[in-house]
Amino acid sequence: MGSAISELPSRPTPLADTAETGLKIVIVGGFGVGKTTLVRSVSDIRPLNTEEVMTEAGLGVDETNAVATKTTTTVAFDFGRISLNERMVLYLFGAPGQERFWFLWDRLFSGTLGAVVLVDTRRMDESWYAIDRLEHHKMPFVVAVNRFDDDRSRYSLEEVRQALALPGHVPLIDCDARARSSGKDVLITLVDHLHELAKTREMTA
Ligand SMILES: Nc1nc2c(ncn2[C@@H]2O[C@H](COP(=O)(O)OP(=O)(O)O)[C@@H](O)[C@H]2O)c(=O)[nH]1
Ligand SMILES: [Mg+2]
Repeated sequence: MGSAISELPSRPTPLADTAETGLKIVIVGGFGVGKTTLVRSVSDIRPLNTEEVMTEAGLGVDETNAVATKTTTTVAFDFGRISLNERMVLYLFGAPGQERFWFLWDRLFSGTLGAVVLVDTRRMDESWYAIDRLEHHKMPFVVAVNRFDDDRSRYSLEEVRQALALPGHVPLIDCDARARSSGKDVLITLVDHLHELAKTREMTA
């Protein structure tokens, strides 16, 4: 499965008319953790997003202290698409991170097969809400640590697993949301995880 994805062309492509299966995936996580960046770097199409320059109205509302260089914010969601193979397509939805948009999340989860939780280890506590909502919806997910260059904390994956109280069966990986290959690896991990869960369900059915 992984090899099929890594052979994908890196340039924008039209959707093949052989495409039959579309899987909806959501990307969640705190504000400024790299959700928009991830959708942009992996999408085969020019991602649709509603990124807007933060206005003065957002000052004091959007917490930008920890993300000083961030000058745009996703006001609704990001949308991208990646073809896994000729028949299977992933539709990616990046959820808006700020608390005042959380009410959108539950609706965004409708029809979703699985999720990616992006984590910034400098602000681990902001991952709680995403994990809590996913567990509430019984939505399968993987956790990807987006390593920022200026992150001096260097928590190991094991330390992140403990800090977030992630059960052993939840896949946890490192990523660089800016790199297409790294972003694709995250999606492959999620699809593999969904396959494993489906197999387990078949065996116990
Ligand atoms: N150094 C570094 N910067 C990143 C990385 N991922 C995202 N960024 C930057 O961090 C900022 C926030 O990313 P964004 O994707 O908008 O976050 P979102 O709020 O989760 O959608 C942007 O300026 C990105 O360019 C990363 O892996 N490393
Ligand atoms: Mg965003």
